[in-house]
Amino acid sequence: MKFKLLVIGTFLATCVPAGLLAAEPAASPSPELAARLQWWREARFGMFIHWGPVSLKGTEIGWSRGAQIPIEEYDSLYKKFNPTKFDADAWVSVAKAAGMKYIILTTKHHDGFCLFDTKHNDYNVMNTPLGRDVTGELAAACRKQGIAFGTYHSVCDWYHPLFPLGSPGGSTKKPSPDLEAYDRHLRAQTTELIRNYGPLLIMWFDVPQMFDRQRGQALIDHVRGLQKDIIVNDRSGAPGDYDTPEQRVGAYQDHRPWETCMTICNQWAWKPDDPMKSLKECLQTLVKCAGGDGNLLFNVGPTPEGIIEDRQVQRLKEMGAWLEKYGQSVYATRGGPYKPTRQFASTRKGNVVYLHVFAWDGPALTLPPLGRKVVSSSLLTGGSVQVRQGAEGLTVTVPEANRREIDTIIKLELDGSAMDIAAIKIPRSEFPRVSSSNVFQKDVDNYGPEQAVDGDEATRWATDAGTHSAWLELDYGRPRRFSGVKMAESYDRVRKFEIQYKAGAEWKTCLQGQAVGPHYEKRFDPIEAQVVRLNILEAIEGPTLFEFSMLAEKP
Ligand code: FHN
Repeated sequence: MKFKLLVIGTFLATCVPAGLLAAEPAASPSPELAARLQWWREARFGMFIHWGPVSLKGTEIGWSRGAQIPIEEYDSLYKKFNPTKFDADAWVSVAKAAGMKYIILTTKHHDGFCLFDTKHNDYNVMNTPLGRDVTGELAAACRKQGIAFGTYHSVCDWYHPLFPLGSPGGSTKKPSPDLEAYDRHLRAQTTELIRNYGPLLIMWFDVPQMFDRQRGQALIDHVRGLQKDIIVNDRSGAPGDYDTPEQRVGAYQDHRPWETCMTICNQWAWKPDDPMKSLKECLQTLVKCAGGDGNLLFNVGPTPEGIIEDRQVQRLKEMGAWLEKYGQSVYATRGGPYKPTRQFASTRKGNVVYLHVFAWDGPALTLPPLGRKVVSSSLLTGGSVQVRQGAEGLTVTVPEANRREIDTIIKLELDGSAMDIAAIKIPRSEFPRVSSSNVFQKDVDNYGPEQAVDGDEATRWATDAGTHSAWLELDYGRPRRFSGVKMAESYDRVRKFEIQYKAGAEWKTCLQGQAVGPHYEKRFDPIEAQVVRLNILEAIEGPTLFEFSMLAEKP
């Protein structure tokens, strides 16, 4: 990991191997902020909480105001908001049991409702039947239980009369806005959050409508003037301290921190019977984030009664149990040296590299040369492993019986530090060969069909504007048995599609569907074929996918 030398004073130089320092332009973090960033990056895993009176309706916070719910009705929900089962200690205990090290709470979302005792607007939790300072109680519980606390505070405010845009979604104009006055109001509230509930780990701004980079940077300067080690994300209008890929695993990036924010279900706020992610998807998401040198901020939406649903608590406890056993391969590691793919990720610490194998393409995992000698290897997840090292690289063999459904972790001890090995991209195997009916502006390198099968959820196959049907074809080189498909659509544009497979000269359909979305996964009756395709029959605009993969028949 050849980090450019970051001149941030002696602090980091004494705590982090030289290879990790990266040269950045003048805006280097202060030693206090660098220390906080270091702690936060080592923490790797946090809890995001989206909550408010909208939970009474089970619709999306902010966005359903003036959409599924008339504005007047939405804005009156607070009069009935009485989550008497709210217990901050219980929420924090759930986060700890999950192995989470920090909590970020929506103190104000785009709907303007404040979950804290603010003197700057009456539309807040103190004026609900609950009448308790939720933010104050949660901050205190975090301090008591040793969990770091931060606040999500929306920049846009579709309720506040001074903010120029209104619901639905910022698509309307307020009658007499005053952006300067609103900016002062926003700063006054961030002052309250830091002074009354701080010190905060993170100020998590969001949706900076009307805020350009200059205004966003001034807001960052304001909060950092109140707390010099507060971490600020990239959603004030200015870049801040780190990037925030959303609902997808960020691409490998080690020169600047990043944190994927993702929902454990589909909606940010609570929704009845909202499909919840499997333990496999939850844990592989966390490991892939760590493998990419990023954090995971995993979201729960408490119920109108004030509790986190039991099924979500159980899922989080399952994650915590896994981290109890294998957390050494996630916490306080850095990503790499091998960049993640769909089947694999790696993390590193000192002279140790952890290989995380999610799926095996054959009898062994072959990897490019490390540039260091492997002096010993073991299977963290139990059993035996054989690692052969030659000029061509590593060959890692784990018996079927020792391969784990979620993550098989191989621990390699090297003959020197793993931290200064330059990041290594694993060449994609030759198959499947992919082709498509259309590529955005014929830009194959950036938007070609390869981008949909490279395991990198930051790249995507894209088609030209005005494309309303398209296909993506995969040739696996030999007949394979499949019983499912997984897709991550970049923008919600597909309205009708088929999954087809070549049988002789004709195409046969094994699955039909309508919308795709960011987390599509469906099983179908097993098929055997060498060539398959996604046949998009109807799209409202040029279809584009981050990832497409066929799922092997379940053993
Ligand atoms: O509109 C919000 C959304 O409701 C949610 O809060 C996410 C969390 O990152 N941020 C915005 C969408 O990008």
